[in-house]
Amino acid sequence: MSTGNRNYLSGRALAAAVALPVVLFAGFAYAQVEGQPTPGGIGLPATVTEVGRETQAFYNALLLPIITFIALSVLGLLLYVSWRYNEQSNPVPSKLTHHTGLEIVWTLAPILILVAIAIPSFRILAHQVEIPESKLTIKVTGNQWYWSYKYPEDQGGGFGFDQLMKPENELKDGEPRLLAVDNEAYVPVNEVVKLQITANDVIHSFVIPAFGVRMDAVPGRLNETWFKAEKEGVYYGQCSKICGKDHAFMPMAIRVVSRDKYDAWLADSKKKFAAAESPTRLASSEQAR
Ligand SMILES: [Cu+2]
Repeated sequence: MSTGNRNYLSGRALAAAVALPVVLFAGFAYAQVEGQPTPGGIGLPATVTEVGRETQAFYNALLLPIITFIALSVLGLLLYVSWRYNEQSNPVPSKLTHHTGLEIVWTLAPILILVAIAIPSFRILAHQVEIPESKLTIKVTGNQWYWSYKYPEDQGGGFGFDQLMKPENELKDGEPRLLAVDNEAYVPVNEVVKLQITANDVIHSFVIPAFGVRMDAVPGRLNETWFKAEKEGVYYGQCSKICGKDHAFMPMAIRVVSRDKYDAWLADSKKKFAAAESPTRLASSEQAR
C-alpha cells in the first residue's frame, strides 16, 4: 500500500498550502470598509471589537489552513491513487481488506483535529457570552420583519423605537441599499454595551459582523451578549435566521458615536419616541414595500 507514497506532499509544499490562504485572506480583510459589505470584497468584513478580531483570527489562522490542507491532501491522494493503482499500472490488485494501523490513524486524526479546533473555539465562545461590567443595556426584540430597541430609564433612556429598512427611494447619499434603516440605534464608543435579545413571533438572529456579535432572538427567551466598539461609524447587520417572507429585509444599523453625541441623541430620542410604545412601526409600515 505504501510503496509509492514517498514525496507525495513535501514539507515545503505543505507549508505553502497552509500559508497561502492566510496571506490571501488577511490581505483582503484589511482592505474592507468597516460596517458594511464592499464591492468585490472577499474574506471576512473588517471588525472593530476584540471578540470580532478573535473570531476572525480563529477562522483565518486555524480553520482556513486546516480546511485547505485537508482539501488538498484528499485531492492529492485521489490523483495519486488513480495514477498509481489503475488497471494498467497495477494489473494484479491487492486482496487487502483491513489495516489496523491505518484504521487507528483515520480515527485518531479527525479526533485530534476536532480537539485542536474545540479548545480555542470554546474560549472565544465563553468570551462572547461572559459579559464584562457594563453601564449600558439595550433590549433588542426581533419581529416579523423589523427590530425593536429599548433603552432603560435608569441609564438615561426610558424609550423604545422600531427599526425598519429604508425603502430604496428614501436612501440618502452613501446609505447602502437593503441595509440602511429609518431609526439607527446609537451607542457610545469604547463602552461595553450589553445586549438582551429576544423575539415576539418566530426565531430571528441578531448579527453584526463588524462587532463579532451573533445571537439568536428566540420568543420566550432572553439571550445576552455584548460588544465594545472601538471606532465610531455606522455598522450594519442582517437577520440571520430564515424567519419568513421578509427575512432578507430586516437589517439593523448601530451608530457608534462619542459619549457627548450619545448623550445628545438620548435627550433627543426621549422627546421623539416618548409619545407611544411603538412610535415608528405604524408610520413606517405604511410606506414599506
Ligand atoms: Cu428575522
